[in-house]
Amino acid sequence: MSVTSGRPAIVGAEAGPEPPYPLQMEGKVISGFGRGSKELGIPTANLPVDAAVTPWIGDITSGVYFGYASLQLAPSHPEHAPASSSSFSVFPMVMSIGYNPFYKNTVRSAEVHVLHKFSQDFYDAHMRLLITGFIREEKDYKSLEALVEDINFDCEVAKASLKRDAWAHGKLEGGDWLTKEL
Ligand code: ADP
Ligand code: RBF
Ligand code: MG
Repeated sequence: MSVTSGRPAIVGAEAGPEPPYPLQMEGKVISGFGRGSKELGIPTANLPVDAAVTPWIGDITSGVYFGYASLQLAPSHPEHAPASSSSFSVFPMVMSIGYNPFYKNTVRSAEVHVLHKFSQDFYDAHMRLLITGFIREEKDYKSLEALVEDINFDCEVAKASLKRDAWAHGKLEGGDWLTKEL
């Protein structure tokens, strides 16, 4: 039995995100646990978990969420936005908020896998998140392969769910905040 069997391929209502979503979070990309997520093909951009900046963070269920990430990349970054547009570029994302039971972390982390292939890292970049919904609770696994299989499925769920008309970032409450200049 595969870890992903029985999982829905799409989450959230056709008509768009429902309260309390979309939720906003922002900060500078910091170093994570350095566990080589990148080698697994799932690099995660970590944000500080700070209730003074993100008031809802302490109350939300630990688990996997999806939505949009907006990145202000350095002018020297290959994927830097064209000078004529906002300095922020928006991408779909999937993220984990919690204690990563597979690794038994003692501190709560927030880490975002951006659904785009980057040719260079972006540590220290300003990142804004518009979290549009919840995918699943965080789990422990028998193997690293099972964890990776579940995360890859999360990526597909996020892509399929965000592809619907009512989920386009321009149509969401807070959608224009994503590209607003600092
Ligand atoms: P760390 O433990 O420092 O978070 P990771 O192996 O998780 O290390 O790699 C995360 C870093 O990889 C991010 O901070 C970012 O600079 C870079 N990166 C490159 N591509 C992506 C992507 N698609 N999503 C998230 N981070 C990415
Ligand atoms: N870690 C867990 O221990 N359990 C999980 O269920 C889990 N789900 C995740 C889902 C996503 C979309 C992402 C990006 C990460 C998840 N993680 C989870 C965190 C994962 O263990 C961490 O990114 C590792 O660094 C991967 O090697
Ligand atoms: Mg990381």
